[in-house]
Amino acid sequence: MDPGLKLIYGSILDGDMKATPAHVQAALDSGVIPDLILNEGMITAMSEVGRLFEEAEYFVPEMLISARAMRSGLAVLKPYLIETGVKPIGTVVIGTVQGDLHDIGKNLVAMMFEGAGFAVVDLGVNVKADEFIAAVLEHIPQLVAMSALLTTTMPQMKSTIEALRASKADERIKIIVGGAPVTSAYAEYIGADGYAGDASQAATLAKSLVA
Ligand code: B1M
Repeated sequence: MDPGLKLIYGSILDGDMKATPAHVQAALDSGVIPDLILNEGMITAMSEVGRLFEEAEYFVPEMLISARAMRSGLAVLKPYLIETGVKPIGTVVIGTVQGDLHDIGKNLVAMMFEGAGFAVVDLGVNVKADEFIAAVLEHIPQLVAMSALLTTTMPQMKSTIEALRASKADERIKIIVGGAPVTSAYAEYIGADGYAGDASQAATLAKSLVA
């Protein structure tokens, strides 16, 4: 691994909120491409955090401080991931479903949507079906995007889709889902219009659905 990426990886594992953004900036300054910083330096570090949690070497507090370090690094990377500033090609309402507090992946997806030219209404985490419906009625988006990171919160996607379909929301609205435990088969089973495995695939899918 590139030495700059190694430093980023290590500072996220250590949960170092000061060093992580500094290392990300240094890697950018030395010409490392943002995609590599994100995928090899940062996302790999979060996967390792998950592995350490499974092995009971890390506990919730360690996961939390690593997540904070990741977010501080993403703040530096964000302008490099989002390049457009032109007229929005559509509006997306996005959120992490009820009961789920994981937002790093959802934030990345939101960033990629912005980069792809969408106006993004981010409802945050632990979003109830009613809140999705209220946002859809207020913002009239073309797309609703839901994220879930827990096997226990995946069913919230199904109930939210059912509630949205039963509401006064425009039936032409497309709904897409994603998150580590979600699969394309599950997306199909719950009646979503699409599934994406990562943030950049989510942006490509979103563009194809509004085209
Ligand atoms: Co938690 N957590 N966590 N956690 N956490 C996982 C998800 C877990 C896999 C860890 C493990 O056991 N290995 C496990 C879930 C197991 C399961 O359900 N089968 C787990 C658990 C158990 C828990 C708690 C229950 C722990 C506890 O309290 N005992 C608890 C639940 C809290 C809750 O939500 N109610 C909990 C809490 C937390 C923290 C709060 C401490 C923290 C989150 C902080 C935050 O997000 N602000 C946290 C973290 C950091 C993780 C891990 C380590 C990292 C998640 C992450 O940010 N990954 C995670 C382990 C892992 O993922 N390996 C874990 C990086 C991120 C870029 O990836 O979010 O997958 P990801 O997003 C990807 C794709 O999934 C996709 O795009 C992104 C990449 O480009 N994607 C989409 C995401 N959303 C999408 C939507 C789309 C399309 C693509 O379309 C709309």
